[in-house]
Amino acid sequence: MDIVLGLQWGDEGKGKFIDLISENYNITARFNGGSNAGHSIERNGRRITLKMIPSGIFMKGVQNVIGTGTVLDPVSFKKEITNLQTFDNTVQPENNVIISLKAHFVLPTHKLLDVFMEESSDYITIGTTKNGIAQAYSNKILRQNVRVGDMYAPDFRSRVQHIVERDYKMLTAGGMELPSLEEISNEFFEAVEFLKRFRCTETEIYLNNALAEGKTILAEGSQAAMLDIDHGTYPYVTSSSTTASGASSGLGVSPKNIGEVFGIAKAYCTRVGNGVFPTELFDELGEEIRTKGNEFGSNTGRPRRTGWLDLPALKYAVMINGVTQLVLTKADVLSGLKSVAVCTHYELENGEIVSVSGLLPENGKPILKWMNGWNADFSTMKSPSELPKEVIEFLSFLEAELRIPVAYLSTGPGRNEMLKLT
Ligand code: 2SA
Ligand code: MG
Repeated sequence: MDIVLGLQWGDEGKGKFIDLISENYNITARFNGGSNAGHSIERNGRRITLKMIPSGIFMKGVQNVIGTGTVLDPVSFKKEITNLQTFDNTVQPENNVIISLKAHFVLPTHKLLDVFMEESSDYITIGTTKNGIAQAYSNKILRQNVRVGDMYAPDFRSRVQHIVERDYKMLTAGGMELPSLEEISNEFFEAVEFLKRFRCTETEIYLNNALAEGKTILAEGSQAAMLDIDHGTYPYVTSSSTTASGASSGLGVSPKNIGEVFGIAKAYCTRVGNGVFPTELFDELGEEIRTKGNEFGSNTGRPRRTGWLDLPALKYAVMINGVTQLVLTKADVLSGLKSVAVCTHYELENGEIVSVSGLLPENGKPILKWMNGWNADFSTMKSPSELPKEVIEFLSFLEAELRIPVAYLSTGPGRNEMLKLT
């Protein structure tokens, strides 16, 4: 099993890379997160953003697994399937999407609670996507939630109703204006009926049997290393395990079976939501990168914060994930700049130098290394030999620092705009 992961704060271009390589695999599998993901894929010059559906959906013969470590919002999933079929009427998701019986449901009140907590001064505002992700995962950990497999149980309706009514009481007491309980419940149960058209099974067994038969799996990470619940910049993180070990536990596939770990990083950094971002650019250049790089949330449309590449954070992400190959994206966006910077380390107030970090100390001063910029038309590039020498220098610097090869370089947003370097 190979894994694709984001190494920064998301939106590194995972969807595009997975789309490119998924034809080499028999199965693509999502192991974490839910409708908070936004994996953009291009098809015939048009773009679709997938949330819950694995990115191998357009590949004929590829099975797409929604694994146990994910949280599934049936209402959002139903909309996503409808949207997918409008986008491309040749896909047959009912035949090639397989869902874990053990994946947890995102309930309608989880989304309302997410909005409530984000807006209430009693809680830290994270800057979530308001998809109820943390609420579904926390109820899972509390052992109070319902799972996909529960939808076949005779008392499923009453169990959900009980949770939803209980949450309503709390939200009403909190002063939140709420949609009608009947309306959101009906919408939820209709979507659950729709979900029953799909094959729901013990995906751990399905995946391990597939491996035993010699089939290949690509695990598709959502969000990114620095948003991991344990290893990311807590509390400004998502609520799932976004790293390589999360792929193993989220799919029920032993770490022994992990092969390549593709880590995706941008040539600069972006972040949506709150939280530490030491290399953030607040000036016109930050704005220019945002505009040129189209740095807006693919589902929520939120403007992304932009800044220089953060090497201490990237080294940390490469380390905890055991990344074997780096995929660098968006170097083309920096084209035209006279010089580009990379943060190589932090200097703390006590003089300590930090060169690998997952904490990114707020009081640490990022030390920047300036390198020659590049100016080239990436969109026409067909071979690595066409890369300007400044880009080669930049890539060589990263390889030496990270001690892994830069195996792919994206040259633009388009599906085929990718150079294989190794
Ligand atoms: P949540 O909704 O509870 O997971 O939010 C918690 C933090 O995780 C961040 N987060 C993301 N950051 C970047 N991209 C994400 N997915 C979409 C995309 C987001 C969008 O690919 O564009 O459409 O805006 C994503 N999902 C979660 C979030 O910003 C919080 O900091
Ligand atoms: Mg995204």
